[in-house]
Amino acid sequence: MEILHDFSRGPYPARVRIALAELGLQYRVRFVEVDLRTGAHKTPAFRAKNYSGTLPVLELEDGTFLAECTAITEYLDHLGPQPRLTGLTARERGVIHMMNKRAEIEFLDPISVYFHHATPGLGPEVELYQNREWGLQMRDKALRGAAYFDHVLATRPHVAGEVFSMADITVVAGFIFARLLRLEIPAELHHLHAWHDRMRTRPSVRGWREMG
Ligand code: GTS
Repeated sequence: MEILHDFSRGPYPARVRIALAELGLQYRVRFVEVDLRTGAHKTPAFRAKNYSGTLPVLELEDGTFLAECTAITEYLDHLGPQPRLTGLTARERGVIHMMNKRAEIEFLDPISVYFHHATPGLGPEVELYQNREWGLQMRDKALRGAAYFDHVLATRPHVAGEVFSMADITVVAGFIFARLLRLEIPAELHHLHAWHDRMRTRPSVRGWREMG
């Protein structure tokens, strides 16, 4: 059985939880909670599993440690007969990866930087360096990213085109993080909110907290 080193409330771990549910692969994984609030992810023992000191990490049966949500999703998506989250054709794969990376760079990651730098974050024991101004800049970047995705979703049903993909999951994770921080995504971004309302009807998105 594979082990998911996980933080059950976390927006990034939610990406893998949603992917697992979409693919029906929860049964493969044992969830092991790592408490971010105590800095358990910054210890040498944990960094030996993931140099970056972040969650989630999937530990394979052969002892390989897979970090990075995108990499873990790729792995999971290729366990079955046909990928369902990362594209089939060369074009689909290219577009999905582009939009997924954009969702990270323009929306999810800046919300995370805002959390760590311009809010108490994980607390003084873990947040050894904070730069509030940088955090606020990143909050504004995330809101510009939200406006970009609103524009994208004005003309297509999903972030990377016609079909649901890991790029949708990454933007959903941005909403999860924003909600945790009470960071409001402007109501006038109608296309983005309509898309998010649709995403919330998916069992994988509704149920990610209950997994594990
Ligand atoms: N690029 C990484 C990925 O995609 O997996 C980022 C992972 C990440 O930032 N995970 C968060 C973390 O470990 C987990 S959570 O905030 O979503 O719960 N943060 C702790 C830290 O100290 O950065």
